Amino acid sequence: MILGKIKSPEDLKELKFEELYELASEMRRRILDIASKNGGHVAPNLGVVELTIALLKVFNPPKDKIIWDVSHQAYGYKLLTGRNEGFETLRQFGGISGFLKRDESIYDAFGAGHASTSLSAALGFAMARDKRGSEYEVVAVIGDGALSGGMAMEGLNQIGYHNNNIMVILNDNKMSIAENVGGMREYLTRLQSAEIYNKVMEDTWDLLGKLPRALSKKTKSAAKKLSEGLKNLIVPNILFEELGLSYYGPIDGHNILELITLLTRIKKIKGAKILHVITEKGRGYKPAEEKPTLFHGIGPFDRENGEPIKEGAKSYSSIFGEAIVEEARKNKDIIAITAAMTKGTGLTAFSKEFPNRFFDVGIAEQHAVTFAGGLAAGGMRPVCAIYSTFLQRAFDQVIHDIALQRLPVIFCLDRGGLVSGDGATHHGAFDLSYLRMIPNIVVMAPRDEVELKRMFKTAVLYKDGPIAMRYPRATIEGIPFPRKITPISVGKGEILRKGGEPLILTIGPIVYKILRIAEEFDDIDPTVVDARFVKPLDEELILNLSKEKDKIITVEDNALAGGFGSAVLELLANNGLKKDVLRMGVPDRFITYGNKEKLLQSIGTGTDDIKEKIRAFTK
Ligand SMILES: Cc1ncc(C[n+]2csc(CCOP(=O)(O)OP(=O)(O)O)c2C)c(N)n1
Repeated sequence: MILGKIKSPEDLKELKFEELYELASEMRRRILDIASKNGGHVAPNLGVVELTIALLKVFNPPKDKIIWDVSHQAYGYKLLTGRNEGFETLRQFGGISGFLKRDESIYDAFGAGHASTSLSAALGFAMARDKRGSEYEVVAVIGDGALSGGMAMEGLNQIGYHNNNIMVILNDNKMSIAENVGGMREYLTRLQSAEIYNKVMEDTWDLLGKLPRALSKKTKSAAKKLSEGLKNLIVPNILFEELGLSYYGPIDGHNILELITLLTRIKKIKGAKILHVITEKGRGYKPAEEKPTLFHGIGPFDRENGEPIKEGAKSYSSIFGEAIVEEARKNKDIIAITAAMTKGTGLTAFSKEFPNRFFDVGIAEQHAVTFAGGLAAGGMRPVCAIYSTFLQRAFDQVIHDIALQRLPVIFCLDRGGLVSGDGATHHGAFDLSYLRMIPNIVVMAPRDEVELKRMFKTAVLYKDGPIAMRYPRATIEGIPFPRKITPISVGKGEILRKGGEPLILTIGPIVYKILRIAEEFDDIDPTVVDARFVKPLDEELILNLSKEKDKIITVEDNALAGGFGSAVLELLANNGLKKDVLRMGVPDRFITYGNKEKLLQSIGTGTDDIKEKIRAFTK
């Protein structure tokens, strides 16, 4: 075992080339062993094993800063930077994170989870280094998918302009989660296929590489000009060079020797540069090579045959996928937009049935929202299906481009509430708060699959402005569908259990948990309300019930700060009702990773905690 002996990247420096390939195999085995049990980002990690080894051979973190975009592909990096031991706890409560975290390791220069941040962060590091007169290398590793994000473009724009010493590694596997899309993608493919160019690049490399050190400045600059002239001859326009970065590659990202040689050489070149590395997503594990999208992020699976260990029941995402297809068959104006999350948001069936009404815009949530705004202004019924956590990116677009103009865009937010596995970067803990503060918007949350379809129909019929629906990553309740799906009244909640004290106001599928708990008491007889809407609140219902009761409890799968419970408190205060109110939800801190029930317990909202709190508060 070579991997077992690597306690820090220093140990890697001693290894011979042959051992590096053996190490790569061991790393793949370790990643598969653990991810098949715990779930995780399998295909992205298998694709960068050689690149990771080469980077750690050539660079010296923690002094040098290696910044991984998204950082979902950094399992190998973790294995080689002191976290092989304990890797079994990957993505588990109290264990090793599935992403880089500054407080997990000194080797994690910059934390991430959302895409396209690495270039801006790298420029920040390089600028800080140069301003403070420090000496270290700055490397950003960004995938072709992440390069489709607006922030990456903004970063590139500045990196080339300032020309600090930065190395950008473009990890190009042609895939985002699914196949990557867009003009930049097509451009990268053209670059990859420019074989003559590659050849010339190699020759130029040889030429430049062999130039004696002492050569005059003039000769060096002539050689550089020659190289640039040749590039321009064969590939008319190297976009990165136009932006001020020197472009190298494309090279084979699985050839450790070639990677090390090139990285060592390019490292010496001053200024901003980009190395285009071609990798295969899922490399070395057949099921992942064949189904890179499935293996991008996957739950536990059978290591032998690559079959996912099925969760069984359908998810809210899949019900949304059905709802949008059913409505789109009746309404030709419905357009679906996803920011690189077709499968995750349940839009696969829609994309197949209505390819001309489906847009995957890349990892570009801001663009997705404003694009939807234009579509709505142009008379279409756009549906933006975006994970709750990723819509955070487009907060201003929701306000400025949509709500301010009362444009009827439908927002369908998957992964609302805490999610298992990924942690703080991925919880949908803020949407009820960040949406309900915006004027003109309707915000609702279905308690089950039937309500989801009814709410979606409501959204399609609603023309007065934007309307958002959020639902969790969870399996559905198993409620039978009525023959006809009917819309609901905007702003109307529902009493689900008529009882006495306390009055429990809640929203989303958590209402079923509360109903079950309510039935378990012998001596307490709660009234349970599904508010359905966070905005507008069903003021009449809540005020009327609140007047009769002394004790009010709110429960939500959202931040307590500014969320549903806050909305209730504001309503009571605005109407001069002084009541005893207990709010349960996500406290004012970032919540770690782990299985959802564990996470809920950790914030005092596990099933038993809720029961105890209701009892203590009511007595
Ligand atoms: C802002 C944001 N939107 C969506 C995602 C979900 N997401 C995670 S990885 C990924 C694809 C990344 O593709 P690429 O950068 O090419 O890396 P690869 O997995 O192919 O190595 C997406 C869309 C995200 N992390 N952040």
